[in-house]
Amino acid sequence: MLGFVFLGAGAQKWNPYAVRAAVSPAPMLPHEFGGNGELTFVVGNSGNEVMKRVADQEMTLMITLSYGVPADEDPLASVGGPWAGKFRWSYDPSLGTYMAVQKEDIPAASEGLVSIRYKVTGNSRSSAPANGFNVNLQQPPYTNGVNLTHDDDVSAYTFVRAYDYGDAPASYGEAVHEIDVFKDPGSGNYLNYVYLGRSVDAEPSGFHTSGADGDDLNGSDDEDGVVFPELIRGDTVALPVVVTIHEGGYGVLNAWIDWNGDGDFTDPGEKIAGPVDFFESGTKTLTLIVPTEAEISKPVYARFRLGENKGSPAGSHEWGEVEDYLLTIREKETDQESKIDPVLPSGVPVKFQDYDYITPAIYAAGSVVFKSMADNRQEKTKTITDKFSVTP
Ligand SMILES: [Ca+2]
Ligand SMILES: [Ca+2]
Ligand SMILES: [Ca+2]
Ligand SMILES: [Ca+2]
Repeated sequence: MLGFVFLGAGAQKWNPYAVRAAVSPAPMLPHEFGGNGELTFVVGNSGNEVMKRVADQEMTLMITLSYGVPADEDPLASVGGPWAGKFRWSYDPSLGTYMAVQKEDIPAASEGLVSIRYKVTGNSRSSAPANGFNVNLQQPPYTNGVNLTHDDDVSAYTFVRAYDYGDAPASYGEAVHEIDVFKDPGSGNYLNYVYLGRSVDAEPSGFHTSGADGDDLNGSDDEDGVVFPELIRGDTVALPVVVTIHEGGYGVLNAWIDWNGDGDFTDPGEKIAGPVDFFESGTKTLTLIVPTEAEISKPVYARFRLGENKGSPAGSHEWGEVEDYLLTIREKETDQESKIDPVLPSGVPVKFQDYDYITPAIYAAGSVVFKSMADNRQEKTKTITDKFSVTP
């Protein structure tokens, strides 16, 4: 049971009121990310007499939505809560206003909740919250219409906010970008709505995952700015990075790869790019030299950040996006080592140390007889639990 509003000196026969307006969640996601939520308020009568519904003298509520519209296609479907049924509802889309006309008696000393599902259509900043609503109650004329208690008008507003987080393991530090979707009031253009690839989505917190795919798998896959070529030790590769810059915004790219696989981006050579300025959408191709000592026994992580001109792999930016990737680096093909592979066809030359052999027809772990590739085709027994190399 919700609390009541008690009158001061001298109880009234009737005192309708609208109080405790609230917006949830607060803040909401921006319009660009499908921001929506719920508006609630409490309406009641703290008087000691039932507030009868009298024709042409009904109590009314005028509810004005700000920076948003009803979430449902049918605006009346967005209205709910235990006390919604005490009113007859209509919605004027040109004004963004609901009108609710009393259609039942309102008992003495009673109140109830009304809710409206709300969809963001405009973005307001934390410095000037405007996503929400105002409720204005008009008393029935027979109650004298005197507002003694100043509880007939109530509002609640929040703002919008969205963040993009890195999703590599936590040892790499929390990288977070506010996704700035605010527009210049004069030009109507976005200020710094910029991101890697062709999309960015918002998440409530960082999803640190061993696959660096927590953000990829949450919502839409917005990890789309970089497509890696095969990374071979010692190779120089071209790495195209795609960015989107709306209107006059800009972003600075910095990137790291944890070449030695020790869980950080701080070792020499691990900053692979940046600062690279982007003033318009497009692709810039980075040149990357894969170190000959790069870790190959396990995957390594990469982090790309487009945002402010800050050179740190961790920390927060006021705009942009971060994308984390899991990469596999390989040894050069020519001396690539293979484990014993039971599906390797027979007759393939294999090499143990300095001796070349023809693989046997049947494989098994342990000692296996190989035929020498030398003229005498001498059979040799080799233990093949070790690695061996396949000659080109
Ligand atoms: Ca992206
Ligand atoms: Ca994201
Ligand atoms: Ca490292
Ligand atoms: Ca990722």
